[in-house]
Amino acid sequence: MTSALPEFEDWLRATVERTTSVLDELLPDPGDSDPAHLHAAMRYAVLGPGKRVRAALVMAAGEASRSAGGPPDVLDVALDNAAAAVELVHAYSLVHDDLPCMDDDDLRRGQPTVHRRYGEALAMLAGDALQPLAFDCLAQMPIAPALVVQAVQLLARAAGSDGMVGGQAVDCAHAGRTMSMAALQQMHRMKTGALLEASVLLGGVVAGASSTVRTGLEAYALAMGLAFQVVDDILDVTGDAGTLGKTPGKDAAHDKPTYVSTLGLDDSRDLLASLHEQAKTALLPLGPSARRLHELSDFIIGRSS
Ligand code: GRG
Repeated sequence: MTSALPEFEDWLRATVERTTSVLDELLPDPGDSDPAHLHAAMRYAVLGPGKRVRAALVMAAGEASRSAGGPPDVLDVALDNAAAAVELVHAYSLVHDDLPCMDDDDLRRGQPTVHRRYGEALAMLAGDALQPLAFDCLAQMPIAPALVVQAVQLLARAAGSDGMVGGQAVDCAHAGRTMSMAALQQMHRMKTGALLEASVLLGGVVAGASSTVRTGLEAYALAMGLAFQVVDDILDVTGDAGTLGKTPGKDAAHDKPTYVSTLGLDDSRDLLASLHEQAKTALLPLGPSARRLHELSDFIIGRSS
């Protein structure tokens, strides 16, 4: 089912470049629009060397759904917009997460965090401004208005208090406290998983996925959303700043409950293998059109940064 890696790498590189160029076009240019310093901070936050995993999930899910019967035209533009929108929300979350009132981090994507470079107030405002830009981007998708509304609702719910921001609030409240495995899983499903899940589902919605495909995408997205965080927790213990592009060991330094602190390293790796298996099984009914989703699961599980 999975293809040889070089071909996947070419696809991923092209997807990253494509999304980065859509974002570059979309973000206001500080050279000809005020407030220039805010626009410069927004561009710095978004255009740094992120992996663009969420954009790739949108594209791969779109590909799986399109060949399963979705509308063929204008889809590329709509998927570009959906991919850019999730990356804007993701970038805002990283900017805010790095602020002194949250993780107080100096390094992100291998460069100084936005507040280190532009100051705390501007970093907060840059994150704030990225959120409405994301929804504006979805609103411009050239697809049926009912699908646009579904997409907006999907992203809003994933990013809000039932999703990413809610998960972050639970995380902040648990520094220095232990958590049951069930509570930890729920927190991570909200904090990290919700946006990754939304990325997969957005690709499906935009490309008009059938209900069989949607069911497969939902199960895949749930497993991969959790798996992403397990990898992150393992890398926080085993990775180095040069490879990660961010400061390792922050979870332990902030006394945060993680998969590794709750389960230990070996059991965290076993959990990861089981989530990977679940994700792959979920894709079986989708057949060959889900090839990129399979490959992305291998990439996300095997990542070192
Ligand atoms: C502050 C509103 C708010 C939310 C913060 C997602 C999040 C919630 C915080 C990010 C902190 C963090 C490191 C979470 C672990 C998983 C994660 C989101 C890692 C970063 O995502 P990558 O690896 O980053 O996809 P790149 O830079 O490649 O885009």
